[in-house]
Amino acid sequence: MSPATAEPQALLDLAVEVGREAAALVRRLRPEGRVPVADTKSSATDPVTAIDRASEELIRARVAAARPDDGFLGEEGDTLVGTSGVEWVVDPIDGTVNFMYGVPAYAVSIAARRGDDVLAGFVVNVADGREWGATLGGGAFRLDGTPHRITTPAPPPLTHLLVATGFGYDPQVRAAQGEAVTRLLPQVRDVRRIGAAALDLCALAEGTVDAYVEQGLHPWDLAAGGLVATEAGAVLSGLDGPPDRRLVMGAHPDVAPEYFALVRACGF
Ligand code: LIP
Repeated sequence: MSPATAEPQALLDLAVEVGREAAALVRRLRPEGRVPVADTKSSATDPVTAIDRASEELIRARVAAARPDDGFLGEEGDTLVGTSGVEWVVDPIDGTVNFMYGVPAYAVSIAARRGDDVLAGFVVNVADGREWGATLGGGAFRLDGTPHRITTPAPPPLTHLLVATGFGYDPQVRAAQGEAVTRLLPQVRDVRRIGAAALDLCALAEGTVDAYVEQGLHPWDLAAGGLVATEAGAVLSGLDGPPDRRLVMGAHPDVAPEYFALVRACGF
């Protein structure tokens, strides 16, 4: 591939190749039982393990070798400003707490974007091998097993939505999120806190949940899974415009206006 290429399918192909290699590394390095914490980040409960770092180092090296002019924004390392206009947005292990404890929902998440447009995204659940990929304008796909296109199924009524959500690491932010969820819970079927935003967004894409809401997401939590969700037909929104750090909510278009109004009314 020419380093200057920004063709979404070519970017997805690289994301898949590198993501699979990183997932294999994470699987191989994970010890039995509890994984030790190497450090903490934004708060005492925001962990990083040596394996998060090893996964990101591998992804950085592979992307730099294939596309030396691209930028790189990863959860665990310094931001690299590129010259090609394409930037890779990477979470080397999304769901680090699940990974530490052995809860089987943690993912490698790799996206390539140009400006605000995410062009390609790949998410692999390291624990069970499920894979999702999408290109801008090209649809969303399950890529494990026999690859097939996915579309967000028609939703139930508002009161029957199964809503995925998550909580940030900052105790004060968490307290506010808890209050908003308390208001939401009696008005929907139930909530799920799976523990990996990229997997929540892929679940929205293929209908293993009906809706999603979370505050405080970083670009690497959102980029790849967000493209999978929107290319499958879900609508994503922020508080008063596109999704951002303040709020990400998503649902099938048939229920999105009502659901987004409910989320706002709950104080997210
Ligand atoms: C985590 C998310 C999780 C969210 C956390 C955190 P990490 O990412 O995917 O769902 O609620 O705030 O951002 O830290 O495991 O890569």
